Amino acid sequence: TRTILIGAPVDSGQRQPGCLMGPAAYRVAGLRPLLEGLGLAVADRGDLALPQVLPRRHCANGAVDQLPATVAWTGLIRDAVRDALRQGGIPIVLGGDHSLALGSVAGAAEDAAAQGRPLFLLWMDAHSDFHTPLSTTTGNLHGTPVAYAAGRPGFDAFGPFPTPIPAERICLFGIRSVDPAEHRALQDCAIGVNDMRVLDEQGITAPLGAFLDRVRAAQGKLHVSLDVDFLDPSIAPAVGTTVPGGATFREAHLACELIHETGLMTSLDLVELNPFLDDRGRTAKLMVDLVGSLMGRKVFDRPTRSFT
Ligand code: DIR
Ligand code: MN
Ligand code: MN
Ligand code: MN
Repeated sequence: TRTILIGAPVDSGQRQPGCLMGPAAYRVAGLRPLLEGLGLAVADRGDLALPQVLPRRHCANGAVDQLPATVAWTGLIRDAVRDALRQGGIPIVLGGDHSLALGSVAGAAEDAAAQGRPLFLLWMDAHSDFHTPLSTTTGNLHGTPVAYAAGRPGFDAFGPFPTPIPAERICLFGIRSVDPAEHRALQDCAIGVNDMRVLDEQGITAPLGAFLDRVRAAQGKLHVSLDVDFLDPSIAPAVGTTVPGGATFREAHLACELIHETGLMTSLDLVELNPFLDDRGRTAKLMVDLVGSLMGRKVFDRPTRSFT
């Protein structure tokens, strides 16, 4: 396997400065040597950069912040992820705030459509990110990529999502902060919602395994989007939107090892790391450590498995 690192220093999707330092922090924390130590070939494409002139874009919701920059990032990241997949690599997008997933999931969707395979989306996050540009009240577009991928209306400025992902192929995992408009929209659709209550009652393996089994049964491709705030703030302080009650170190590693054992993950986002808020790099190091588990590091090998 070849992993392709794509730096995406995006911070237009929210208002706390610092996410633009994320790609550098992952490199300093040793992502490349970690992957090479697992026997993987690594190509680092460096960081994407916005053009000097941004597209003019208007949104009916005046609250929306930095729409032109986010639209421009979306196109750049979509193309970079699609090209990496077309070259047969596993793209790992080093964010950058979660608005980068407007592009990364679109790129994965273009690739999956070209190959005639269904795309599944695993969203590991404290938040559901199911706003549209019309429903957001904060105006922070990092709260919108799941809605774009699902084909909800209101994204005219971005152009249509390539092949919208059917709700049954989207799994929200670890969520514990859902705004009222998102709540209403999620209740009207078939997106799998594994909130923290589900994980408290059923653990990690059963709900995650049920989703992964469906990906395998459909011979699907799997995009994983890992938001730092999926993790509990006590172990991952470097994020602008901490929410108490997140995944523990052990839960997060278990989830990542299970994903690896299925061999299904075809693309990955690491998002919302704000190194300016970190405590001696511990959050960056933990995220890199989790990539290790996602890409095959473990104490003892276990066979590929089904869960149900
Ligand atoms: C919140 C924040 N729901 C918003 N979303 C975040 O601004 O719409 N997602 N932080 O990860
Ligand atoms: Mn900002
Ligand atoms: Mn998010
Ligand atoms: Mn989040």
